[in-house]
Amino acid sequence: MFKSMFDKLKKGLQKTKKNLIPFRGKIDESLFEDIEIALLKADVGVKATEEILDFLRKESKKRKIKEGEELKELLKEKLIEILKKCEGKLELGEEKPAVILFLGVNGSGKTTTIGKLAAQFTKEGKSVVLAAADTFRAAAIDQLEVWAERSGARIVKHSQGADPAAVVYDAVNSAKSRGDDIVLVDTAGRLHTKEHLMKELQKIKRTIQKLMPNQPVETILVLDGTIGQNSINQAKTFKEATDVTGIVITKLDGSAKGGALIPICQELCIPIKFIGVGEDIEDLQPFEAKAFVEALLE
Ligand SMILES: Nc1nc2c(ncn2[C@@H]2O[C@H](COP(=O)(O)OP(=O)(O)O)[C@@H](O)[C@H]2O)c(=O)[nH]1
Ligand SMILES: [Mg+2]
Repeated sequence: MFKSMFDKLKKGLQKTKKNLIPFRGKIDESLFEDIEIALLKADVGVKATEEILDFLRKESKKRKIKEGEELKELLKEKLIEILKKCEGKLELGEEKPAVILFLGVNGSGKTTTIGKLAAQFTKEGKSVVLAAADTFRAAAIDQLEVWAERSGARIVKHSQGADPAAVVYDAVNSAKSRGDDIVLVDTAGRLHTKEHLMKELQKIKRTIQKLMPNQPVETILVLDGTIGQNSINQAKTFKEATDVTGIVITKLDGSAKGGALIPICQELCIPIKFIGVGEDIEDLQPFEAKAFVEALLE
């Protein structure tokens, strides 16, 4: 990871970091207790915190560790081991266009994440199409349009209230005929009933699959990092409605609960593909366990 990106990550994780600084002096029982409280405050969750504390107690004995600073290195080692299993990269398939569908409740950060990703892709020289399939509010279409302009992506939109699947059809179909690289699909994420959500998402997916039968549909659930572990239940509803292939956790810069990445990924068994640590385009970063832990505990 480039230094500037790492600095942004560090800055973005500051609030969570504040919860994780009890490593002064020699190791004694009270230090273990402080670490336990710190992990719980960072929203690592009871189960993972127990696993981590168990490891720290056993390993520090085994390795005859005496100093708090050394214990911190041990914690890093364990957190990296756990979070490595949560890493995941985008799967864009072999054909053009790749299609990425974004799900999540209102306000979780879908449109912003799409905008940031679009800017990163166009910077790499890829041609990007944004599908305005959140047709529920006119403002949602306008917001995506702003991102299209800012990122140099093309937008495909219908009017407010239109069938989201029809927007997706037009977007993917036109991207296919023009040879565009990537279609990013913004959705409304209304949750009034699970059946409704399921129907809408399945219709969108069927539409994509009809046009691109051999392509995987990368389906990304966007979760608001400021609510920590509370997003798990929300995520379960989406997971029951459709296959989710990846998670993005946004707004970690505004959250002291960055440790929730651990229970989120462990309970949902879905890889984390990106994290959002601020408002800038570069603040959407691929999730890398090592960089994340170094930034938290440096
Ligand atoms: N600080 C911060 N704000 C974010 C981040 N991602 C999204 N936001 C903000 O969260 C709010 C809701 O985002 P939006 O993309 O409209 O959510 P949507 O309803 O899911 O499309 C906006 O004000 C965004 O600027 C992030 O990583 N950090
Ligand atoms: Mg939106």
